[in-house]
Amino acid sequence: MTTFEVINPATEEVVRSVGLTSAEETDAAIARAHAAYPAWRAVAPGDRARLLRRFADAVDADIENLAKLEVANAGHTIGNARWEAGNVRDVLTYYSASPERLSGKQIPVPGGVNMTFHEPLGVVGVIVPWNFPMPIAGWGFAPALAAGNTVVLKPAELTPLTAIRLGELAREAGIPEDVFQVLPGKGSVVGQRFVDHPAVRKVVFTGSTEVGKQIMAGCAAQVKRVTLELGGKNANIVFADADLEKAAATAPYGVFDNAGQDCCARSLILVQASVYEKFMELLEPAVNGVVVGDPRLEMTEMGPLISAGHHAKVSSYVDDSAPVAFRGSAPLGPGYWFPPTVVTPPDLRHPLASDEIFGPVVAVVPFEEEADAVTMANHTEYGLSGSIWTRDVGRAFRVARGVEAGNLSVNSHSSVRYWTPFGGFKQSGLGRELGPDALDAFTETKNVFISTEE
Ligand code: TAP
Repeated sequence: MTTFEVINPATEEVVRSVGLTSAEETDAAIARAHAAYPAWRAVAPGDRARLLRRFADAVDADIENLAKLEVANAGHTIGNARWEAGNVRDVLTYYSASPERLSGKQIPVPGGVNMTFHEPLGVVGVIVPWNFPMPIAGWGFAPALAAGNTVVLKPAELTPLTAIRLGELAREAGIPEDVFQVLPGKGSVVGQRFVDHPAVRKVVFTGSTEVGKQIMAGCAAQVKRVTLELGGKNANIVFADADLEKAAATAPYGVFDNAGQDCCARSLILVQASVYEKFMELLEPAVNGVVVGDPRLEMTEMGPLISAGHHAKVSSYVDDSAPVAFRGSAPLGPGYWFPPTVVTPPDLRHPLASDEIFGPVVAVVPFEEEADAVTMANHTEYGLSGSIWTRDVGRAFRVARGVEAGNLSVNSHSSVRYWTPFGGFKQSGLGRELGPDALDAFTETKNVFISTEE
């Protein structure tokens, strides 16, 4: 079996070797998932709910272990990693309530009774990126299983460890082995089989817009259902009437969390010109205050980038000619470290203002009027998230309605709350995850008419 060496990005040491699933093994796993589907969808709703709650309990009991695995595998800070494992538990618990509430509609029609049913799809393939290995996996598999589907899950090649552990915990909780299978391997092999294999009825993909387009095109051949959660270049709009101290103090955490490797990172700060100088004065100490270092330490706020390759990509944006305003600090020596960096590109056409860099680099650009801020926030093909800082409630609503993005927060940088829908406009994605309606994306509506005529 071909193996892959998992590297700790904070030390560059090998953590573990993981076997890579081949195309043939993927097909065999899909066949097992397909065979397991009729029995799983027939499990009584209350029993399926109980199994998901047991899975949530098993995750809860393993939070510290899962968190430590993520620290070693992905360089996430221990605080973030605990939150991420807890998020899997919470999402499982939230969707464990669904099997018993997955009701259709009785629609008034002449001549009989009309009912709708939410039928599961069959085998669902979930493709997960390396930036949030645990939560993104859970947002796919929890509602998919709750709806009665079986799941094959492919973690990113770089970050398979927590997904493998979640697979073990599912089995410990009593979820049948073939109902939820974790298949570590390459996207071009395992992920591609999810797209091509006709028994996989839906692909849930999170990752780059480029690969997302290929997945969508591949799925089109079978009219396969697909949910895409792709990139973002998200604006943090700061108006002159905002609480500037708070806006500046929180801006670094809105973009540098997870070392900026977050599709919701607010990596473009638009500041009203009249307060631009003042904002930059407040931002500099806030950026210097971000604690970058050993992700195992409780006090650490930012860890390393995921890999040498990704470090090279992020670094290519900040060469000697880059308009750097100021930078925080990062450790030297082994590890893929990159300091929090603030840049001031001359206009929005500059790659620093328009590309998803996916690292701790934030561009700050001034704007004049409210309408300019909306136009500037909408300048890319992305439309995932964004923040609006203002004390004017009317303006907050006007701008929130004007920005073409799926997830906006006012006087906060929150994007993902499992109770609410999450997803992108434009090339940031297709469909929504999480929230009360997530099961719509994992079911087909079936309409049944029963004649009552004699
Ligand atoms: P992608 O290549 O898009 O990888 C995401 C997932 O898709 C991984 O599990 C990957 O597997 C898999 N994959 C790759 N090619 C595939 C294919 N042909 N068919 C099916 N699955 C496939 O992202 P990346 O290379 O890790 O990162 C590149 C850039 O994407 C980043 O710099 C960032 O800009 C963006 N990104 C965005 C997000 C989010 S949340 N929107 C997350 C990660 C990255 P392998 O990794 O095993 O190849």
